[in-house]
Amino acid sequence: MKKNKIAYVALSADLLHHGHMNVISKAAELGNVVIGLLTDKAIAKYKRLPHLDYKKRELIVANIKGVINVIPQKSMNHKDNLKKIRPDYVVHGDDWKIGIQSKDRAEVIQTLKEWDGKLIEVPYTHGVDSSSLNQSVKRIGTTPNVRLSQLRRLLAAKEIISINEVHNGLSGLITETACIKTDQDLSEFDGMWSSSLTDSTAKGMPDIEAVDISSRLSTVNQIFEVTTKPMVFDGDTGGKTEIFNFTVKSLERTGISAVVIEDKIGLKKNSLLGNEVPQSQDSIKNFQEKISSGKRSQITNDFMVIARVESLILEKGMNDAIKRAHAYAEAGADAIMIHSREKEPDEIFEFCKLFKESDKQTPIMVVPSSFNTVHIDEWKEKGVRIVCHANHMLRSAYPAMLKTAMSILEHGRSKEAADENCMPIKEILELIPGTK
Ligand code: SPV
Ligand code: MG
Repeated sequence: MKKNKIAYVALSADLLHHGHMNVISKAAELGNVVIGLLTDKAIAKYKRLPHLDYKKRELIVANIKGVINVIPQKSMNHKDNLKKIRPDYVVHGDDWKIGIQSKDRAEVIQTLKEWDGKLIEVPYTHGVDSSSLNQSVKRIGTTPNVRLSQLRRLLAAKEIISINEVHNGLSGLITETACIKTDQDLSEFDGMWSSSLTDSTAKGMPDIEAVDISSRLSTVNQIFEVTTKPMVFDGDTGGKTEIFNFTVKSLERTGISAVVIEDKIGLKKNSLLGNEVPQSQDSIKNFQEKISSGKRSQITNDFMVIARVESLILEKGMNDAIKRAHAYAEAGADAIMIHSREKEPDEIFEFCKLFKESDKQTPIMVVPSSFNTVHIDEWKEKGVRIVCHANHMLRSAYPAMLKTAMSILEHGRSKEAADENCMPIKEILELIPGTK
């Protein structure tokens, strides 16, 4: 090792493998190693949230032989850190010569020229990569505590998160694994929504809190068996405050990250019915008490109680919606869900603007089922933090199943349905790992 030389290595260091060690030991031959450790935010921008948070990753890399310092690297771009520490070398795997990182590579070379620094590239280690390690880790599963804490970590690391409705193991698996990779980034769902509407509907029951909490939790447990992503649970009205306190503990124990409760009382009907059916809103004071009491009941710091404002659904006006949202946040709600059944997003946009004028902190969650034309980037611009696709797995499964049932009846055989609507038997046998 050459004295007084600095070798800089940028790393996520989440699933460390011998490929990373090759890079670090090359750097250690060249000088004192400074690790630019990518922050959770920097990683979440282009791939999934790391399994280990920054502090844990920092502890690991700080103890690797040759490493004298670990500093945060706040984006994929090396430039700011390089200018700060002016290293003699940057050491990196040679796989970034092509693909999305090649621009970054060119900039590193350019920046190093300013003080005669050099880029040293280590041949890529074949046969191991972080994506397949990540899949193996996912196959092992997760624990309730790790899963629970993920929602708050995601909110801290990402500007906006997107969750998808799940009502059984299979819709859970789809939400866990569906992914679109482009050169620029990776798009996948951050978490799951346990919808009262679709959990009830999947059981052939009306969405009126008739499916009790034990049955709802049994669905959740089936989903948790085969997934690792965090879940937001639709808690309907939360029921009586004294009972909601127990619900919070049960949800937390299961590893659910957040419960959404809506400010309605009496027999709950689905919000998308609006005033077509009789529905009553709770008083602000009562609902505040329910929120605070739920917050007092939770054991961990990570669990979230999200208050859902039904004023726009019940046509009580924007002032009422804003007044209630602030009152619920004051009572301890960790986020506000604002709902609407308008086709246009205008009243939700207006709510976001007005609410944020006096509360920039409390996250806003939206459920764009009727106002579904808004792109996620536009929600981001409006300051929304959680977008929930609340029912689309079930709404797409049901018509497909009905079509198949009708086709079998119509043709007196299954050939037409199988040819037109069904996945091949071979594929379904390969769909679930472990079937063979
Ligand atoms: C659900 O998914 O059950 C919801 C959202 O509560 S909504 O159906 O739009 O009311
Ligand atoms: Mg519901």
